[in-house]
Amino acid sequence: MSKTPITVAVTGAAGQIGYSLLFRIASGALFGPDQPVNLRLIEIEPAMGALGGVVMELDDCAFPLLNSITPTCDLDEGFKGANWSILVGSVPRKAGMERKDLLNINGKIFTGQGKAIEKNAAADARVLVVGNPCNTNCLIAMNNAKGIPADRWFAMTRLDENRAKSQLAAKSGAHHSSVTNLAIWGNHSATQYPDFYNAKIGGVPATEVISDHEWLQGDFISTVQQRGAAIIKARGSSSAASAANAACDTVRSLTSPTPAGDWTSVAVCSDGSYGIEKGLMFSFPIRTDGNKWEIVQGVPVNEFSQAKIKATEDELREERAAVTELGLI
Ligand code: NAX
Repeated sequence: MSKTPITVAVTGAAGQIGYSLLFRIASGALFGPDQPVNLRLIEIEPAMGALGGVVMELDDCAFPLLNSITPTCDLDEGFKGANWSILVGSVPRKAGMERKDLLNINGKIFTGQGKAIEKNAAADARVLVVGNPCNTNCLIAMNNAKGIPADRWFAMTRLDENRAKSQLAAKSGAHHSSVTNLAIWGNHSATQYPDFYNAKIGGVPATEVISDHEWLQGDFISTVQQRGAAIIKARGSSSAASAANAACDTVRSLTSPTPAGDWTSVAVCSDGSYGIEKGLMFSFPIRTDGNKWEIVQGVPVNEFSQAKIKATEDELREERAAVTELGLI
């Protein structure tokens, strides 16, 4: 191994998504086939036994790029020297639980993790939050780690982008790889807006390729918004492999140049672009040169899109008000 290993901390490492994600990271899916990695795997105490089994399996893969594995339930140890922290672990919403209860339970997790990342992570620390409600969990962690610049914090909406691309491909008969410029705006929730107006299929506006605009404005949006629920219904558990894949896609897209003319989706700290309230973790169309990312400016937003974007922004404002009231930020 010639290159210095990149250290990746993953919380919720013994969970479903972890079980898919860790093997992808260790095999080079994030940083390429010549980049060694250290894995720091963070779990809560009751899951340490299961995590031990995952570590045995990682050992048994004998991944050439896997330099070290550190399983731990100690946050200081877990985030030590982390270049990337992927925060997957969180408590799922249970029947009868209000959204505010969930924000409160998970909020406490993310205040502690934000502080531990600030104290222990590498100078170039970057953080991707996957655990739900991911936008607001990320907002909490970021606000509890003020020493880390706001442009290093991300919440995952790439799974929604990938889902939207696959729906447009299926409807048009094109391959999903020909669908570009698909932005998810806002929250990773049922209010998210998959922006088909600016999407292209084979370089042609999706609204020209797909003449059924009623479908685009209706079933397309709701299918993407409700895809997670449909998978739970069919599989009996929430999406895991596709979520892990989207996490890999997100990190890769943030660390390599965006193809010319295209963009990708991830929630970042709003700078006020498109009139979105500053400081909210909001998914925008993003472009990067592989080092520095930017919100793509000048993407047309028509009246239909504006109403959808406003609805998802309102939801994020409400979530922020709730966690502010709870004293989490
Ligand atoms: P699992 O319940 O299988 O695994 C979660 C793991 O997190 C468990 O092993 C648990 O012990 C651990 N954990 C809980 N609290 C922790 C803490 N304080 N520190 C470290 N670990 C902790 O859930 P899984 O299916 O892996 O999903 C994880 C999260 O991803 C959920 O919040 C889920 O809602 C969210 N998702 C987010 C998606 C997105 O697109 N942003 C899509 C997939 C997924 O729904």
